[in-house]
Amino acid sequence: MRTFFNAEDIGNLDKALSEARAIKADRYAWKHLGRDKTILLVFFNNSLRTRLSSQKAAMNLGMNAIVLNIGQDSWRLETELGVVMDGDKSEHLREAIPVMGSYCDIIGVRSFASLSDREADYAETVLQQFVAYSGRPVISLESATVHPCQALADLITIDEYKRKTTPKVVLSWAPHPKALPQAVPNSFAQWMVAAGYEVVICHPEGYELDPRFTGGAKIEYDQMKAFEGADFVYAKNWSCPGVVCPEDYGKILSTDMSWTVGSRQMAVTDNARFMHCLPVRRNMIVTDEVIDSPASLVIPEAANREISAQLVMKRMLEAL
Ligand code: SN0
Repeated sequence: MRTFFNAEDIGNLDKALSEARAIKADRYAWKHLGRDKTILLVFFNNSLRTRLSSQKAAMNLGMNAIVLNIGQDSWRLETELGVVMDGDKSEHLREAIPVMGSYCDIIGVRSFASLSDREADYAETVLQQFVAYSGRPVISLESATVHPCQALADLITIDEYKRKTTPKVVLSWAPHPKALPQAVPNSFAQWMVAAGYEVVICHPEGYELDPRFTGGAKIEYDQMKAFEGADFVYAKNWSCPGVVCPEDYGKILSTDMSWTVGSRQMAVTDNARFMHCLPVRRNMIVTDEVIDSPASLVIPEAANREISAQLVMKRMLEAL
């Protein structure tokens, strides 16, 4: 595996799930694979779960991990091509990436969407430069449009807790004070459809996600209707994807607090489990009552980030 961006990169999902179970049963069984190998984890944005779970997964595989926080530990990097570098950015990605590639065997990159230039974000311009110039396999640790390590951890979690072969999985928009990327909902929709689950996505008008990620899912504007009979509820905020109105890309279109997931919505589900990628804004996205209830899976879901990261790194090490 040379890139890990989309569900198709991992191949058969049932096979991936049984591999995840094997890793979880004995996560140190592949310690020989990473011997004398190094992964570089490059962060353009903040992280808690991604950096800890990626470092832990690398250690489980006997691999060295170097973490680089761009702009804090390193020079500030220019990411746009063709610009006169007379500002505060000292080095260009064009040089920095091949240099980074020369010190490692695998690269993971966190680089959030700008939310100002839809075309550049949806072309994954930063991530694609790592593919083009690093000479190394590249993992998206949440890039402009996808968060595959999270979606794979979500898939593993649902597989562990599902009571039916084809559960009803509802992805619900919820309010947030900041404009957030669409990477998490894009990947969640893509992976859940790929798994063959019944996928319903609900949000206020204008929040339609890019159909290239949601193809096969049902779109619903009535949250209560969407939640009826749900087995899993996945809450997440995202800003306007600009699918219907390109000029609204990255904007907050609604602050409607009736979308906060609470016991009113959970009551119409089929005893659904609650999920969120974290970090979560309590009483914006979800009420204390729901996130503190036994229905909440947010902690086991986060714990599975170690397993998803390890699965991806294991596949890449095996293919080196
Ligand atoms: C990111 C997002 O894509 O929504 C990372 C999620 C894994 N979330 C945030 O940036 C939340 C920041 C905040 O202040 O709540």
